[in-house]
Amino acid sequence: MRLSYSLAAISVLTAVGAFVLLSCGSSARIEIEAENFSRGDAVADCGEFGYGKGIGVVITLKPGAHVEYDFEVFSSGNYRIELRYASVGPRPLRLLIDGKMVNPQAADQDTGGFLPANQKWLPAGETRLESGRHTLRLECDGVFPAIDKIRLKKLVKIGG
Ligand SMILES: [Ca+2]
Repeated sequence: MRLSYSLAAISVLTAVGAFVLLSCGSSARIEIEAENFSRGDAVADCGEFGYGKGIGVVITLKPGAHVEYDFEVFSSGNYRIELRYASVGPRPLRLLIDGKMVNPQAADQDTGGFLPANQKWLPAGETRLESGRHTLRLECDGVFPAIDKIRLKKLVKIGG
């Protein structure tokens, strides 16, 4: 009896003030195919180079590149940004939204390869977004990993 009471108390304490992912609803989740960038000087690979076969990825063929994505938010709030990418060794990117730095070291994980089978969803930062149009920018001085998708998920604050 005492044990179950303690566990319940811990659950309440950890939940208060914490952000959790909103589980569903189309306005709470935005997914962008990385190869469909609005503007930039990277390369969309839909299989020609082997990295995007069947999924489509954005890659770079020389150091120093950027891509931008225009997107619309329908529900103001805090969002978690995730990137689905494949890389051997860290290939960190600067992730900016509307010109503001969100993460200077996004996509800095080794996923074990560059091929579609090596693609992994990994967190890339959190930021507040108001409803309306925004621009997400990825840039680096080196080369990109093979990026398949970008996802923004709304977080909701529960309790106090
Ligand atoms: Ca893709």
